Amino acid sequence: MLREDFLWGGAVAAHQLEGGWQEGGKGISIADVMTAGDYKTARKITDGVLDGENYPNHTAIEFYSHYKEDIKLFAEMGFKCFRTSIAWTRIFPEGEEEQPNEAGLKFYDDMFDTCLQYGIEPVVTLSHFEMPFALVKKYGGFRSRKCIDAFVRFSEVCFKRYKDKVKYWMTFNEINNQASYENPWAPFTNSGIVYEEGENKEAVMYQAAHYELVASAEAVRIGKEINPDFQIGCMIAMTPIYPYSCNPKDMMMALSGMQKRFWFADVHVRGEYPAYILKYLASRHIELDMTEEDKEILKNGCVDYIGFSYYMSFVVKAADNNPEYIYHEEECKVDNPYIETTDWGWAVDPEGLRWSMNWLYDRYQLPLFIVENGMGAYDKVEEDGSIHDPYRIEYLRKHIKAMKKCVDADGVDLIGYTPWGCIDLVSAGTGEMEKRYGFIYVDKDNQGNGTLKRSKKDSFEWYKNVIKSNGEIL
Ligand code: BGP
Repeated sequence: MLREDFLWGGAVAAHQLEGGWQEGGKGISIADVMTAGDYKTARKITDGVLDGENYPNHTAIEFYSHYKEDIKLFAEMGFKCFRTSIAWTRIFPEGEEEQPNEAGLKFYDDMFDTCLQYGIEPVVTLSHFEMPFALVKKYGGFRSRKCIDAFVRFSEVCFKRYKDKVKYWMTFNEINNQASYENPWAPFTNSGIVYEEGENKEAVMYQAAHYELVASAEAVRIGKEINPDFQIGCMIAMTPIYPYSCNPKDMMMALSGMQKRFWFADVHVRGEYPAYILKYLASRHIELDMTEEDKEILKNGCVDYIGFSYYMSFVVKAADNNPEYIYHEEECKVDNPYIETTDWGWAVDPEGLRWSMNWLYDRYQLPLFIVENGMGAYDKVEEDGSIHDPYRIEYLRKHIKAMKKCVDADGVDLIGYTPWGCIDLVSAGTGEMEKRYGFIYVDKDNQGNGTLKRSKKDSFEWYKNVIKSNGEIL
């Protein structure tokens, strides 16, 4: 049985739904300068000026002006919590001004108050791929130590302002996703970096991640001072890595992959780098700018819980020309012959969720919070306006079953479950609107046309009953 106070809800990120990209004095974030892409074309970075290009995040689904209506619908589904992020550029338009922007702070006050009126607890990510573009232009994002102070200051302002409204926080969304530093699909890494031709990307990635981890730890320390009741977590993109076969070489490759993708969580939880990463960096001749003070900060800012997203699992195969098992995601990943994929090629693997929860809990013995899970799909609106999405229900049902099994049979401590994109929004990966996750349909297409009208899909009623029965009726 799930706990009585289990936090059922839904998850989104500011830049993927708010729109209002210049309302209330908001500055420009990295999301605002990315054009739309699709499954075949990566998103491009331009200066964000409207020159006939489609910038889907500029308007997104206009949650900025529709939040009351949307939160009312979440309340109708019985949400106990709502996970969103605070757009850094609403609070500090250029990332690091002397004074925060009052209009931005006020927006989140009103939005959180609306949630609280319905008994919905806000769960807040401080940085969800929303770095101020000004900091990218000035410092190259988290290439620079300067961004540590900027992030810590932003966090402190948010903690102080919302200390009586928000209890659950997360610092950086999917901090470990930058481990796929050779991913040509991500124009910016989530630390706001655009790689330059010919540079040692791996070294750049580790350095930026280090600065982010220091920034996160310092924010955790300050947050707990502001309100000792805060629960501040990390946020990890959980993708279990299976060996292709029982060949010990495949096993070693999978182990190497797990280490390269999940060492970030070791630092967040234990406050220090694991030996395997320090040795690996030395073997690659990567010397990090890591001061004694940084090490102290890391020790004093360990997280309270592990937030994680779960969409899919990976499979890797060893190669003869890679005897040291150096993990290059693009090279060693292979398809899993036992598993079906979504229309976007993501492996659907509910057992992998149970596997992941066990792995995380065994390793860290901290409460877990599933803060993203779901399947992007095309939806069709019928003539009568109804939207039948049995595939979404099926996906979520199987994952919730696996999650419950893990709590009941394996004893994992789980705080809550917030499926991704509870209302349709802009895809982070591709910029599409038509890669939909929601229980609530939003009338808008990939070209940006549509009335923005909200409609309930079949999954809306289904999820409502899931919540009402605390996961017993699936
Ligand atoms: C995660 C991100 C989310 C979200 C989700 C789905 O990686 O934290 O922001 O977008 O993936 O991905 P996509 O939007 O590319 O379908």
